[in-house]
Parts: sequence; structure tokens; C-alpha cells
Amino acid sequence: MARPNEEVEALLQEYADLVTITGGDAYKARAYEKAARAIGGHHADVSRLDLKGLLAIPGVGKSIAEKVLEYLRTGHVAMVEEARAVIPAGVRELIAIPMLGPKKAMLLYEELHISSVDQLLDAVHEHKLRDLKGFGARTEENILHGIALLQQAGGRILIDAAMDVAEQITAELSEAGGCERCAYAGSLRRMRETIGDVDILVAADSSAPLMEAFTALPVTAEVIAHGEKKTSIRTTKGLQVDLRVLPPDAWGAGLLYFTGSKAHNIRVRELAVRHKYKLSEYGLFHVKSGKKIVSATEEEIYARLGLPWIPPTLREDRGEIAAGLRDELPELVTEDDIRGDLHTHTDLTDGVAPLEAMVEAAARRGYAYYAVTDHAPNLYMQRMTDAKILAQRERVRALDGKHRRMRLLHGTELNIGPDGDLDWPDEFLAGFDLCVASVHSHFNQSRDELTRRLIRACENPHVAIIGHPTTRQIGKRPGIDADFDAVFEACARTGTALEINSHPQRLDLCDEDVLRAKRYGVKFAVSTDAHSVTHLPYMRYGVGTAQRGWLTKDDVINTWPLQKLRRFLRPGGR
Ligand code: DGT
Ligand code: CA
Ligand code: CA
Ligand code: ZN
Repeated sequence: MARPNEEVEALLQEYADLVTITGGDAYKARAYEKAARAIGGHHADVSRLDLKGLLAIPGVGKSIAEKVLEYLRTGHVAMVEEARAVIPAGVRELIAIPMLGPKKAMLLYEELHISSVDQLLDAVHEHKLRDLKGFGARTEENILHGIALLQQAGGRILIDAAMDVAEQITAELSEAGGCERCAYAGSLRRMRETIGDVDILVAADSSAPLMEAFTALPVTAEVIAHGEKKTSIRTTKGLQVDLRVLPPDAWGAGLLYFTGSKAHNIRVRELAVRHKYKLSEYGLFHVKSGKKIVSATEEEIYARLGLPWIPPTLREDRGEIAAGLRDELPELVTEDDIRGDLHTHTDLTDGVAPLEAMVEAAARRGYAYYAVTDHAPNLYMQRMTDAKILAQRERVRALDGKHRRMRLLHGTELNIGPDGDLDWPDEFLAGFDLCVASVHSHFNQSRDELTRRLIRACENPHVAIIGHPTTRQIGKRPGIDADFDAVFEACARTGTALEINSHPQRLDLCDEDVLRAKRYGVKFAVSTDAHSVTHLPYMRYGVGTAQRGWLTKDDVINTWPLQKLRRFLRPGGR
């Protein structure tokens, strides 16, 4: 995603929040919010657009376009600065607490003069909020939970933000003189859902010039530690990046060591000890003679220990060593295996791009098929109707096969209601090629209610996939409390696939749930839930999660040929 788009998105969103907090025009706040999302999801770099180009973005009117130009020209917007000045920084911090929101944050400031997270915690513990309008015991609980989530996520960032930085830095260091190889390692190479810091490795004979190049990168805001073997910096956005320079012939040993996980490394070292070897970041050595055996590649090191090369996404000490020794590692699904996306939106509901743009971008990714699954009527703010979705079906049929012969499936994302009921009657559902069903509301039902609700959705023969099954949002919202073992069992019994939602904020199911569900014999759909063309590449993160859940091609229905997929999607076909 183009960085200026993200910056402008954040700025406009902040302004919308500021308007809301100060009790400003709600319509204006919504307009800024909408424009923020549209720009964040816009395919072209906004910093290259003129007024006319900006006005062509849906939701961007003249006044907002002018603010964007002002920002791109000067680095700030006077109106936003003025709004910021009215509100203490501490209160703006409160807005970031999930489940509190701008209006309540401002009320806390006005009524109780709370202007920091610490003061808020004190007030909650002293039960000072209960008498405020719109607050209650439940709100207190939610606020505590929100603060915990914020602090838990504290220090770790979402994988896509870390990936952007890592890819930019590895590309730049690869160009630096003396760099023989450059790659990212650590949790990012293992595709963990959140990243503590980014670990970059370079193979070079002399480290000093690379360390210099690293500290001089445009993203470097602060040098934390500058050494011969390791240098750490903090980026302009606050992310720590470690660079280690390795001797070229120790590349494999270093890569293995710094990829981790720590638990995996410990197991591999134990195995080495049993062979009377010693493994370090410099290589595999004979204990007795101290002589080096191998160090150049990961493959050679694993092979000397009787192991096949273990994919980084499996290196979590979840049985990969034992499976490797038996030569029973799964042949993991890869992004190349993915033939299509089965959960996507357009501007008919809350997407920001028209159908044609989404389809064209999907075809450019080389997909064999692509499903359009806009929201259904029970998500009221989306204003879906029978007529609208049927008209869309006509447009989908007309575009079918028109872009690089990519086939289109017309589907919908249904809402699983509080009792497990769906938006449309079965006769109407039968008209879709594909129904995804997801929970979008009533997250706080009892465990039994939530479990029954999900199972009922699985039991509808038209529902082929359960979308973002736990509804969690990383660092923002916990997943719903259902008995997922019972849900997985129901999915296996009814032939309903579980989604791995690839959006970096969701990654839902998560790796551990995927592993668990697989044991029930469930199939999976790795989808992006794209709301703009810039979301389609999120597929890589869903595939990473699938790999961390030990999935093979066979486990993932959107790697299958269209005919086999269609059989699976048909009611009674599973
Ligand atoms: P993160 O940064 O918290 O997302 O997770 P990692 O896995 O990237 O951890 P990090 O950055 O502390 O270290 C990168 C890798 O280096 C780690 O996965 C394994 C290896 N490593 C670092 N320190 C140690 C250590 O003390 N012992 C062992 N065995 N490995 C280590
Ligand atoms: Ca790391
Ligand atoms: Ca590190
Ligand atoms: Zn959804």
C-alpha cells in the first residue's frame, strides 16, 4: 500500500475523531471518516494526484481534497492543528482505547477532568464512572478490558506494517556495497500475527559499511545501539529493527538461529547434542575436535541432523522436529496454490471500489476464479435489498470470464443472527453460487447461545463457509466466547468450511485454532474479505496463518479446481 495514502487516511480519521469528541457536526465527522477509508483503500498513490484526481476518489469532495493537497504540500493541515490544540494530548490517548470511543472520552474529560489512561484506571477502580450518563458497570468492565488489550498489543505491531518496513529495508540494503545476501528473519519470517521487532540479516565480508548504510536509511529515526555484529534502530513509526551482519559462509547457520523460534532452536540444539555436535549461529561443529561440519545453508544443517528443511512457519516447537525425523512434515499450502478469493466486497455495500475494479485487480493476480460476497440485508447500515443484489448478479454474470478468463462466483456474506437465523429464506439463498455466513453483532451472548448460533448456521445447507469465525480484531476486540470444539465438529459433520480471514487485523481463525480444527477434519477457505483492491494482496498473511496451522493444499478449498470447488459449494454436495 502506498505510504502517503495511509498517512492521509490516518490524518482524516483523526480529524473525524476530533470533530466527534468536540461535539461537532456528526455528518461532517462521517464524511471525513468515509473519505479516510476511501483514500486508504485507493489503488493509486495520492501524493501523485492533482485536485481532479483526488475528486475522482469516491467520498472525496472539494473541501477534503483541498485539505489533502495542503497536507501533501506542507506536511500538515491548519484545520487539524487547530482541532488538536483544543483537546489535551491525554484525551486523544483515551480515544485509542478500544470500546471507549471519542464521545465517551470527551465526556470523561469534561465531567471528571480525566486526561490520561492512568487517571482513567484510577477513576474506574474508584467507581467514579457509574454515575455518568451512558456509563454503567458493564462500561467499566469494557474499559478495563480495552485498556488491557491496548497494553497487551503494546510494543507488538501487526504483521503487514512490519512486512512493509522489512521489505523496504531489505531492498535498500541489498543495493548497498558488499552485501552478498539480505533477508528478514525472526517472527516475521515465521509469519506470526504480530511482530515485536524486525530482524534483518546481511551476509557480507565487512560489516561497517552496511551498519553505516542501515543507520542512514530514511526510515531510521533513532539509533538504539551501534555495534560491529548488531545494530538496532527505531523507525519513524516507532518500530525496532535489528540488523546483524554475518560472514557469508555462515549464512545458513545465522538464518536458522535468528529465525527462531527460541523453542524450535532449543529442540534443534538438543538434537545436535545427541549427534555429538554443537550448533551455534556460526555453524554446526564437532564437539570433540571443534571442527566445522556445515554452515552455509539451512538445508545442510538440518540434513546433518537427519531432518528435511523445515519451513519457517512450522518452527514453533509444535511437533515439527518429531514429524521431520519421521519424514512426515506436511507439504504446506503456498500462495501460488491459491486459485481464487472467496470473500470480497464492493462499493455496493461497504467496499470502496466498484465491482469492475475489484474483478480487474483480482484477474491481474492470476486467479482462476473470484467470488463477490457483499453484505446481506440484516447488516442494516449497508442497506442491501433483494433488488440490489439481483442487479449485481446480472453485472457479475456479464463480467464472468471477461478478464483473463477468470470465472466469477456471485455470493453474499450473510449475518448469523442472534438465534443462528440468516438474512434470506432458503429459496433465495439457493440462487447464490456461494454463501459465507458471519457473526457481526451480539458478541456478548452466553457461551451456549453463541455455540448454538454458529452450529445452526453450519447446519443450513446453503452456508458453505463460516466467515471470520471468532470475530476477534487483534489489539481491539477479543474473539467471541463459543465452544469452538463443538463448532469445528459441526463444520466437519455438515461439510462447512472455516474461513481464515487474511486481513492483518483479523487473521481469524488464528494459527492455533486452525491446528485444532484440522484435527476434526474440517476444510478451510483462505480469503481476504477485501474492501478495496489494495486488500487483495493480504492473501499472503492468510496463507502464512494456514501454514502455521500445518495446512496442505488439500485442506484449502480455494486451491481446488473450479469444478471440485463448485461441487463442495453445492447444498448437499459436501
Ligand atoms: P518477536 O521479535 O518478539 O516478534 O519474536 P522473535 O522470534 O523475532 O524474537 P527476537 O527478535 O527476540 O529474536 C529473533 C530470533 O533470534 C528468535 O526467534 C530466536 C533467536 N534468538 C534470540 N535470542 C535468543 C536466545 O537467547 N536464545 C536462542 N536460542 N535464540 C535466540
Ligand atoms: Ca524479532
Ligand atoms: Ca530482535
Ligand atoms: Zn464480515
